[in-house]
Amino acid sequence: MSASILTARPAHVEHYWEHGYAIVRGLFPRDEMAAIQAEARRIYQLGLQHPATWRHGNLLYEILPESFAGQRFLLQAHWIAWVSPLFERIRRDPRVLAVMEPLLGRDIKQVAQQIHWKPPGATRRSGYRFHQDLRFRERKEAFRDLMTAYINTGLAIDPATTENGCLQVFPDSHRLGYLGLSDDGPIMKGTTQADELQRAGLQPEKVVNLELEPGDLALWGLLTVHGSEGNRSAKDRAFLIQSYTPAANADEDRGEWAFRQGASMPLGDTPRLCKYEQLHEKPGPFYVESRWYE
Ligand SMILES: O=C(O)CCC(=O)C(=O)O
Ligand SMILES: [Fe+2]
Repeated sequence: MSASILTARPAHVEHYWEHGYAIVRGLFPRDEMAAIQAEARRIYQLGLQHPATWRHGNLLYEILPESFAGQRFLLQAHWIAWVSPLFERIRRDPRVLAVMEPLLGRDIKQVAQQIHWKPPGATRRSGYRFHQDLRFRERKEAFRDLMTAYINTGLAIDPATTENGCLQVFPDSHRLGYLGLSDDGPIMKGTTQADELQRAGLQPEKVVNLELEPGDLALWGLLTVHGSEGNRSAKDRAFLIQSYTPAANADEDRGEWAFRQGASMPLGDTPRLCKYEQLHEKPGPFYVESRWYE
């Protein structure tokens, strides 16, 4: 009997529980990805109009300015659903539910939506030191059943390769507890040294590069050790990260509904509290005073 329950579980669910991450290949077909790529390029140009990092509600454009790199780059855009009907639909696409439902159920809120670019030329600030995303969660005690409390998904918009800084994971690292990697500073500055990994009980040579084609979706959990290197190629790496939590796990006023009893839920009129904790006191728009990159 237990065998039949096991075989009924989709492969990505098995892999996620076993190794702390999974890949679903070809979730979005090529023709759709062409439209998504074009929309990502439009948003890149939209964000690039700002001379510095700019926020309006949950919408954020993270700029690496000319003063640092000699040229202006957009590194991230958050909650682009507010400026893009296409990304508003992708965040609650039925194919996303099909992947998430066996892990999170049918009542799901979204707590992050962000594209991460790695423009060639921004190499020194387009890597992400190894970390566990639990680092970013304020109330760690709210995530008791960590594997199914919160799941990150990464949709490859551009091909993700070892050369352009694809996501890297440590398989099985979700079993090691919280390790405190990169807790000493910004994750996009510097690189993780091998001895830091070894001290945390990780063998650097065990890292897996998640090379992805456009339309492939990667999943990882709050404790899965992951990071990525700066882009060493001439091709950008646009990667759409969307994070989901069971609605029962989120406070009433927190997170944007994605699926309610399995039904796809459009955004409401006003943004809800997600990662940006000062949403209500300081909705913006404003330029963000931070020079983390220097
Ligand atoms: O974009 C990447 O390669 C990794 C980003 C990441 O891990 C994060 O934002 O928490
Ligand atoms: Fe992360």
